[in-house]
Amino acid sequence: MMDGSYSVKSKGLRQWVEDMAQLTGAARVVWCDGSEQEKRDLTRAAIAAQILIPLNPAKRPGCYLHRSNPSDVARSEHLTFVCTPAKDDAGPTNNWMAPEDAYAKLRGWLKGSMRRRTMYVVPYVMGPPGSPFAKVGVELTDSLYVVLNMRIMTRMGRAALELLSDSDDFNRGLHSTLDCNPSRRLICHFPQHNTVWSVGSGYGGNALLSKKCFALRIGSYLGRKEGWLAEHMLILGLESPSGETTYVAAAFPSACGKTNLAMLTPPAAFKGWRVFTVGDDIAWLRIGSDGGLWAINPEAGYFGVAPGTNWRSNPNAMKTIERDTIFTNVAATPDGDVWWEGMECEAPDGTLDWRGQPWKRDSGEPAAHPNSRFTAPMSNNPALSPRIEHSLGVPISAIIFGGRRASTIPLVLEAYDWPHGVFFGASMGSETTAAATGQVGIVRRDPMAMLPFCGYNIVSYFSHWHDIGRRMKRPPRIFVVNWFRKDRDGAYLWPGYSENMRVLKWIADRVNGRAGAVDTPIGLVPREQDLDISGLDLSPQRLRQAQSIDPGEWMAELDGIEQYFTRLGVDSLTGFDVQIESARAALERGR
Ligand code: OXD
Ligand code: MN
Repeated sequence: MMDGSYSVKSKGLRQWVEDMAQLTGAARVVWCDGSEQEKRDLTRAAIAAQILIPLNPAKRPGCYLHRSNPSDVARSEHLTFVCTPAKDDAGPTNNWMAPEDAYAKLRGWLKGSMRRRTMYVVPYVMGPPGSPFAKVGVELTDSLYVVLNMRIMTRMGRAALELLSDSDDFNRGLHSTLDCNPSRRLICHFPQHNTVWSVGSGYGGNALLSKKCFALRIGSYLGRKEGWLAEHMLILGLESPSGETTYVAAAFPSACGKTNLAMLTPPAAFKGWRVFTVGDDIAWLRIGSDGGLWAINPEAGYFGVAPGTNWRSNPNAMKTIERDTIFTNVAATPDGDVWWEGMECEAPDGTLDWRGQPWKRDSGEPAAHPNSRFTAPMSNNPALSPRIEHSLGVPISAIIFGGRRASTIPLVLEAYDWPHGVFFGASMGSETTAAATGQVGIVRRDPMAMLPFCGYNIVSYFSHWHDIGRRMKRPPRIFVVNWFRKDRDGAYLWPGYSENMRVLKWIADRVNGRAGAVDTPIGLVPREQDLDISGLDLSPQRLRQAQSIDPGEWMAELDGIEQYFTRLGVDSLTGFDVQIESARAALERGR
């Protein structure tokens, strides 16, 4: 911890911290330096304040449990605003408030909000420092939980101030927990000012301002202005037995298995194949000097969904969270360990639920909150990519769009070209999950899995994707996947998890010119002989069902997509109307 701002060269930063300290009336201002000593001190303070509960060090060294306010367990999309001078700049998918109104309202709430609290100054870098992708942010927060999570999720501390030097170009994030009351909760983004003000919530996606707020909402706005993309995508490297690595970026809505796919362990039949994790949630993508698309993961840790994580679904995540991890809203076992639904073992007697109450097995209530999380450093991940600190990132050969769909969408589908792939991305749908407050299990359209995260007008965002495509000499190929298709009895048709490797292999083989495909009215799909299903216990009939394209379902799907685009005000410049018409014509012809 630094005891003052004496070593801070940026006048703009010093002035802003002073202004915000005055507004909030902070009792104390502490500049974080990211050191080990500081981590120990802050952790001790968090334990004393009962913000963190130490877990059994013999079972989970360096691990802690945090229980949030029960009304503050997911992203609050209805309270998240993009505050641009014109409403149209925020577009049809964002809540909008005029910047002066938002500042005025929040100033009222923030005035004196830290009178009895410490304001922590948390400088951080997104991306490897020294990379052309790297950007600096500073979060001011009165939450120790936020500071300790930011320390895991970003490159936090002195390195950021060194990179910033005397510049004023940094993301200004102000966060105050207030009393965690949903009626005084707002997450407001001011893209024109590179600023985020978040009040009334301590939940990760609302309060760790580096993540959804800066890296995605403000990031996407900056990407539009500066000619790059900020996306809700994992990045993985797929290494073949001959040592060739193919990098893939994949967009899925929240809680659809991005972390599992990014850390995949290939099945036994895939000897010599390896998956390396570059990122599990966010990708920043730029056109490289070779005319291809290059990506970095701007984060340094994982904020993953705990339920369902086990030694079968994600052994690398299980190893990652063995130490130095903060667990939020999971259940606690009497021996000082953690538990959640889908852990593949029974919860022991005496388990406490996520609220800290004795859990009754027959209560019908889950022990862990469905959106309970782990925050773990990426350096713990045994599958971490060796290129993680590379300043140019990794070259992306394929982009995948995926969703959680019980019907219609086949296991895998390849777009004909970039514009066709952009159409697929823009028309993505998925069933809602517990990652956001609201009803679970309803299909909602979620363009590029960015519906809650695109920081400007989504129609301009589609045009930006087209522009990026036009500017590339060697664009990645675009694919659609659906691991979640069900049969008539509601059983999943595809086993998922590590078996998704089989689909990844086909994708890698396609981009490397080694695998066949057959045309359908909707796009290219693997023939039976193209998917490697050696050692997989799946009948050809179920695989055909998982892969089938039903003309009736697709006609209805295209109608739904068309209605959605009309609601968004999508214009013909996107070419989406032509894509819909040619798909309809192909379905009618039965191509
Ligand atoms: C996340 C989310 O936490 O998408 O990554 O909600
Ligand atoms: Mn996410």
